[in-house]
This record gives sequence, C-alpha cells and structure tokens, in this order.
Amino acid sequence: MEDLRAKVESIRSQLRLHNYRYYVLDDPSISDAEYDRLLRKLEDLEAEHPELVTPDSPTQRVGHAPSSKFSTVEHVSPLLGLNNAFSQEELLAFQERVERQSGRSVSYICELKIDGLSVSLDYEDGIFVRGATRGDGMVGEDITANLRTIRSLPLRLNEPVTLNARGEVFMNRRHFDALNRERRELGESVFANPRNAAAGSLRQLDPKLTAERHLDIFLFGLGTAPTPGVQTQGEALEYLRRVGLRTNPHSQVCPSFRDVLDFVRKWREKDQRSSLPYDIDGVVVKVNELALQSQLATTARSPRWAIAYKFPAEQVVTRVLGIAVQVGRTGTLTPLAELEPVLVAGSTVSRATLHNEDIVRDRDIRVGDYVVLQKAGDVIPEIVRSLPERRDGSEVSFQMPTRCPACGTAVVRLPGEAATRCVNGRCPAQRIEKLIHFASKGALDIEGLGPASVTQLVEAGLVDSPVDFYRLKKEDLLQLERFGEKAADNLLASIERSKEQPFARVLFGLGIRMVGAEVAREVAAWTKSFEHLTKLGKEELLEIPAVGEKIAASILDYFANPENKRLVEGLLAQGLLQHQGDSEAPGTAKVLEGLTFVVTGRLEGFSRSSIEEFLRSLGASVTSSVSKKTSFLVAGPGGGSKLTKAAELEIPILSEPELIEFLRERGVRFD
Ligand code: 0OX
Repeated sequence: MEDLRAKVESIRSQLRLHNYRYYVLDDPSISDAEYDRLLRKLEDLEAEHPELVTPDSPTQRVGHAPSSKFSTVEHVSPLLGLNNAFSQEELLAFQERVERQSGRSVSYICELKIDGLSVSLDYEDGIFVRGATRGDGMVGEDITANLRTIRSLPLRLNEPVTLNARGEVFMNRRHFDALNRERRELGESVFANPRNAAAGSLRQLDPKLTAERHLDIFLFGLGTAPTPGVQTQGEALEYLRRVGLRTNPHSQVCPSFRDVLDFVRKWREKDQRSSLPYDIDGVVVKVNELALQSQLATTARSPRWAIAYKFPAEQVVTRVLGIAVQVGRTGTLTPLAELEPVLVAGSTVSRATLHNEDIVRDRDIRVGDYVVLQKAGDVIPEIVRSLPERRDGSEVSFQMPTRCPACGTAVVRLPGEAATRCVNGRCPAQRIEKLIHFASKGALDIEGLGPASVTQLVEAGLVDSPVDFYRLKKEDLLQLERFGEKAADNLLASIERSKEQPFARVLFGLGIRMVGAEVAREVAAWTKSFEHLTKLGKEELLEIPAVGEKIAASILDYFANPENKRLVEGLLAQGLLQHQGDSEAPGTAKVLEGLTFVVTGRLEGFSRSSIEEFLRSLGASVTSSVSKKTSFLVAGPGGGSKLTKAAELEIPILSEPELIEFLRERGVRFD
C-alpha cells in the first residue's frame, strides 16, 4: 500500500511539473499525448483506490457539485481598480504627478492589460483553498470550484507558501471562436466578445460547464503583506512565477518614462496585438518599487501608483443599408441603422442604434453612406460619423416617419424633447415591448419569457395584457411550435413563481413612464399596499422623496386610465401584489454602494434623469457638484467646469463607454 501511495504521489509530482513547464515556463518537455497517458494512469489508480484521492490531485479539477448560489468572500485587502489614460498627454500627466509626489525619478513596469475578469486566489501552505471574483472590490463571490477547472491555475504550488494573489481570468480567441461556433449551431445566443464569454463561464453554478469553456489565467500581483526578497513589482512577478503561478511573459521594467512610452507605442499597433492569442485592452503602467507604491497610496478606489493606458476603440468602415424605426414600450421611435455586416472588436455587427432624429441629423447619416463604426465600451456598436467624401449622390437622408410604423397613428414630438413618440395606447409594437418588459429580469423575472416567446404568444393570440400570462394553460402552449411538455411545464412554473415577486418589481414591471427600478422601489417602500398607492393624490405622492412633479403626474395619469386600472385589478385577482418585499432594488445588486457620482455633459444612451436614476438603483449617491467626496465624474461631450474641478481634485473621470465598462465589470447587465 505504501508503495502504491508513493507511486501515486510520484505521478502527481510529474504531472504538476509538466503543468508548470507547460503553462508557466512555456517550455514543455513531453507531448500532450504523453501527458494525457500519465493523467489517465493516475485516474485509473485513483479509481481502483479511492482512499488515495487528495483534493489537490491533478485529477480533481471538476469534482464539485453544482451550487445554487455563490457565497460571498471578504478580500484580505481591497481589489483596486485602475484610473485610465487615453492619450500620451494623460500618461505624461500621470508621470508628472507620481514624480512630483515622490520628489525623485522613478522606475516603472509595464504590463499588458489582459481583457478579462479580476480574481483573487488564496493558497494556504501551497494548496489552492479559495478564489473569488472582484465584486465591489471589498467583497467578492466565492468561485473556488469554477477556478479549480482552469488548467493553468495550479491546485498546489511548488512551495508550501501561504499567499493571496490577484490576476485576470480570460478566454483565448481560439476557444472563444469555437464556443461561439458551437452556440450558433445549437441556435443559442453568441457572446459579444471573449471577455463576456469568460464572465459568463466563471458565473456558471455548475463547474462542469465552466470546465468546458477552457478558461485561462495570468496573475499580476500579491494581495498579502510584503514577501521577503520582493521589493519591486518586477520581483513580485518573478516570485509568483517561481512558486508556480502563471504570469504574462510580456511585462517589462522601464527605468525611464521614455521606455514606458515606447512600450505603449509598440503594443498600440494592431499587428503587434494580433500576435497574441488573447485580447488585451491596454497597458498597465505601475511604479516598480513597492515602498514607493505605499508612499504614493491609494484614493477611494484606485491606486495613485498605477494607471491603465487604454487603446483607442477599433474603428471600421461599413455601409448603411437602411434605417429602420423601432417602437419601444413607451412608444418612443428609435432609428436603427441596418449595416453591411462587419467584424469589429471581436464580433460581427449588422445593426447600430441611432438613438433619435437629432443624432441622425447632427452626424448627417444617410442611407447608402459609408460610416465609421466602433463599439462603445467595446460592446455597444455606435456610428461615429459618416464619410461624405465617399458619397455618389444616391444616398438618401433620413426622415422620421410622421406615423407610427407599427400602428399608423400620427406621432408626436414635444418641444424640448429629443424623442418622437407613438401615443396610441393600443399600439401593437408597444404592447409587445411592454409585455417583454413585464417579464424581464429586472421586473417579474419570468424565466423562459424572453422577446421571442412573448412575440410568439402575442402572435398566437394567447396574450394581450400581462394578466393573460397568468391565464395560460398547458394546452395553449402545447399548440405552439417550440413548446414541448417540458418547456410548457417550466414556463408555467416560472409564471406561477413570479406571483411571489415583491410589490416594487411588479410596479416597475407595469412600465409606468418615468418609474424606473429605483423610483419603483422607493414608491413601494413608502406606500403600504397597492390599493394605498392607487388612492394617493398629487400632494401625497410628492411627499415620496424620489417623486417629483413629473413622476407624480405620470403615476396619476397611469391610474386614471381605465385600462390600466383593469390590468392592476386583474393582477391582484391573480394573487400578485401581495408581497411588500424587502428593500431590494428590482433586478440589480447594490454594486455602487458607498460611491458618489456626478454627471455632466451630454450622454448618448441615457437622458440625464435616467442615468441618475440608474446609478442610484445600483446603490450610488448622485450629487450635482464635484467635491472631495465625489468618487467619479461621468462626463459626456459638453461637460464644462465640472471637468476642470474634477481634474483639480484628481477625481477619476469616466466617459460613457467607460462607465458602461465599469458597470459591466461589476456584473451589471445591459439587456
Ligand atoms: C490586467 C491587470 C489589471 C490592480 C490594482 C492596482 C494595479 N488586467 O492585466 N490590474 C493590474 O494591476 C492593478 N495589473 C494588470 N496587469
């Protein structure tokens, strides 16, 4: 038995060494086939002698059962974010600040900024014991079981050390392409980019699914106290590598800032970046000396000793084939450019929203035009400008229709508003959008009732109002294409479950104009019951802190409409609206708790009030002027003195795409 134990241990050490040589040193000494043979031998021995299995055995990557929810983990020290620089000037300003505060010349280190998700790993006596997402920087989610499936993450280090390491989990482009190909073939939705695919994979509750995604990791820092012999970031990386953790091979110590600029210039080149098998979205510049890092310290959210230089968004040229007009749930008409499909930032784009009539006019975008396209925050496609020099005269200017494309009712555009609206309460397009909203994640969260099924139900004449969802019978569903026994049962069960949703979510789900998730939560918390809410007059509504004149008028308008009244009575009769619920904001976690935002300038995807409401719904405070207490200034074009003030106070400034990215990093979904 002892012999057998020794043999098993010897195979494990060999496998660990080969893993280390392969992933960390990039210098394998055996073929993949030989490695697999060795692994199989270990698997066979362990199968015959289960008593010899240890949790850190290389065979034990996917041993864990699916969980129903991730538990939370408090980080040993905060997982910091990074301030961004978008130009050489901003990088030089960083250097200036650092060197002024240090009072001497400084040596730096440049690292590639891997476009993945930050994680924190804990090893105890050399054994991987815990891994967590970044979460809000203080508290993350325990994703140990999923991280164990990453082959380049050692379950046991070369030395029995106890440490906390930080790094980035990502998916390389080859695996991303294969995954999307497979999903497309199965008729499933594809991921927009490798980063989203990695995020989706890490959040699987069943580690088996994560294992199929072939994630990868690079470690870039230590979260625990200074390690003997480690005085610089360069030495920290060497140390990580020595103990067995994978670091990115392209980091470079830069004795002068000129070297930093050279490094950035080199990696900004598309050709240079495409030589890598994974995506990077910039370069991280760090002060190399750890003692100086501590001296420079950290602001509320990010260190003063590091900055991320973000590469400019990839821009491509494509052609506008047409401009369609979509009708949203509140009747807003949105022009949507239909494009010649084009590959940009990792995925094919064939549509881009043009937001409203004014934007189409200001950017002079015509049907037939060649246009410059990029992805805002690397996700949302946007048309930056048209290329008038490439016109041949056949291009056609856009006219907002005077009648709703869905119902033919005359549209209105109120003075001072950018939006054109269809005001027909029975417009079929609005109706479908309202139903989709009612069932969506942030509202009633009815699984299985996405846009496609809602449209199918409406077209089959089974659903006209949200109450109809609760009247659906199994026989109704079974007549429909795509609905088998199981799908029908599942849908009916999730519809039934939604009756338990708290009042705030139902209120949000009604889609009352200007009553977003946060307002709904506050109104629900303030009013005792739904009946109580419907009886409130204007003065009483105005007592609710989140409610101003316009919102009060909108709520009163809503309940004055007999059709809406019938809907609410119908929902009550079905057993909804019985749950006051807790103070949870519909559909969103409080990922911005403790942060204060100021918004300035013109944003594209949000109106001023909607962005403020949205940030509040995520737990942020939103104030109107920049002060020392401000965590971030969100700035669109046209922001004036607030920008200067923020720069003076060294408050991080986020553009709209950066805000979107910042929120995505914190798990906020935009769908
Ligand atoms: C990356 C990356 C991210 C973390 C907080 C202070 C420095 N995505 O590759 N962050 C950091 O370091 C930050 N380094 C990186 N290489």
